[in-house]
Amino acid sequence: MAQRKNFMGALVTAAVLISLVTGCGAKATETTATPKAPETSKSTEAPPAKPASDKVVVGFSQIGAESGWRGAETQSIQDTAKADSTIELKFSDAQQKQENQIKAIRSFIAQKVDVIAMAPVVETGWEAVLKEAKDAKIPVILVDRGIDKKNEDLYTSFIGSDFILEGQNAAKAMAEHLGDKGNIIELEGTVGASAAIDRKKGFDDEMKNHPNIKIVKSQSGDFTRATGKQVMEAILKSPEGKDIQGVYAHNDDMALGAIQAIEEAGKKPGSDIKIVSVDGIKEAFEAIKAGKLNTVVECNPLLGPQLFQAAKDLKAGKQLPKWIKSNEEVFSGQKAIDALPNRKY
Ligand code: GZL
Repeated sequence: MAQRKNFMGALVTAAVLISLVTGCGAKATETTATPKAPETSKSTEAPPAKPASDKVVVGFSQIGAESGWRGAETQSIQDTAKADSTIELKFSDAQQKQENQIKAIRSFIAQKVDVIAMAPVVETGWEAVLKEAKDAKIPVILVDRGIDKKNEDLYTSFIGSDFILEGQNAAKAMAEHLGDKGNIIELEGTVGASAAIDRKKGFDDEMKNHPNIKIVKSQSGDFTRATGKQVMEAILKSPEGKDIQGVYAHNDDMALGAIQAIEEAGKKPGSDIKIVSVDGIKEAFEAIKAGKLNTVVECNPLLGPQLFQAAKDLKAGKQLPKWIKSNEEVFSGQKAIDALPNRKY
């Protein structure tokens, strides 16, 4: 009987103690603390582990905000996380600097997130930090850009497009617009980025079937509108720029910059000089409707739903495919004009 009284007394004491702590303005936290069992004797067990969060905690390292496409991808990831109470997103913007992405990944490791996701700005230089993530047993998902093939064992899955196919489709469209002959300029994406490397490779592969089309100059515009315009202005003033019939831009932002440069040089983009680009942002569709751009090869940035589904699957112990591929289309002419009202980015 006495033992029962002691036990009840301890319970009451514990309950009073807990109400005092939370009653002193301690900020209510989302996860409920597990009240400690009343101590009737010195416990020899280890203290209870931090209660596992019922949320899937994802650390995402974003490249930056260099293009309309990138902004749409960030919006998709943030909106999807905001709408899903089972997801906690830790988001970092690297302002296009690889060292900032590496710092962010190290911070996610220190915070013991469930999954690390990243859009790697370039393909190389990730081995050390991804090994640290692997040693910490935190799976890594690549989003929209890849890394060096030799490090395939350092990430679980790549969610993104087939850039080689995008380049091949761009080349086929260019050949059609040029009547299979002419000189073209290539505006490449960020040097070392998988999207730039593979869009170039796909384009060059297909151009082998069109020997009367020559790439007279190929230069990086770093995926931005401003640099795309600057590079195009300089080329138009150079000897190579005197006789060009087409521009292939690795993304819409550089194509829209090139269109401005071509107009300022007194030429008609879309007719004097045919333009083919990749991404499919709304402004590119509007440029097609205005007759200033000829074909856009779609590259889907709305990857938020796929990313967080993959993170949940990983936390639930499911296997993921090594490549979760985006399906995309090619738009020109009336097909692009008809699609414009329904474009989501
Ligand atoms: C493609 C993505 C590229 C876009 C650009 O997946 O990495 O980066 O094509 C963006 O607009 O800057």
